Amino acid sequence: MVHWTDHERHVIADIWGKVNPDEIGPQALARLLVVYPWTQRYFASFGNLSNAAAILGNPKVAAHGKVVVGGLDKAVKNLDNVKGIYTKLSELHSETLHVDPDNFKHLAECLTITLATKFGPSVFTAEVNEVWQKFLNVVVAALSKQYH
Ligand code: HNI
Repeated sequence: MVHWTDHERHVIADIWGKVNPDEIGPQALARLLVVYPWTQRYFASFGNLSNAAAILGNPKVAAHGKVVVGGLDKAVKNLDNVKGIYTKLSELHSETLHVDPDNFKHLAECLTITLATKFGPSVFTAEVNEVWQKFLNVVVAALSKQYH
């Protein structure tokens, strides 16, 4: 089981308290779809994803970005049981959506870049980055857990 120090818990709660998923989510998901274009195949029903401007202006991408990043709130609030709270979500991505789990890492990276861009080096310091990376690694592992 992952061990969290009080300091790590504090850093995660603090940075998450500054995140507005409705703002960060659309940007992070749009970045994923631009930087890793093969991820577009999972969103065939979302309409025009033909270039970066179309992706950034696509309301379905924005709406889904809010859902995905909003979904991280559960993990932040249940740091000691991330695998447990994501069991069903992992099953959904594996068995129903057939999302290649490598893409979870790509989304985690896009989310980190979005946060670093938004907050800058005075807030999103290397130390915050380190703890945030640990958090995302735990999320990615939990979402990948039900794949076999
Ligand atoms: Ni993901 C649906 C959370 C990564 C493709 N996804 C969801 C839902 C949540 C969610 C919450 C809504 C579930 C429901 O309706 O019950 N997704 C997350 C999280 C991550 C993630 C927390 C990683 C941090 N999802 C990804 C990735 C892809 C992805 C990397 C594809 C590249 N997700 C989907 C698709 C759906 C989805 C596709 C269904 C969309 C729809 O509405 O049809």
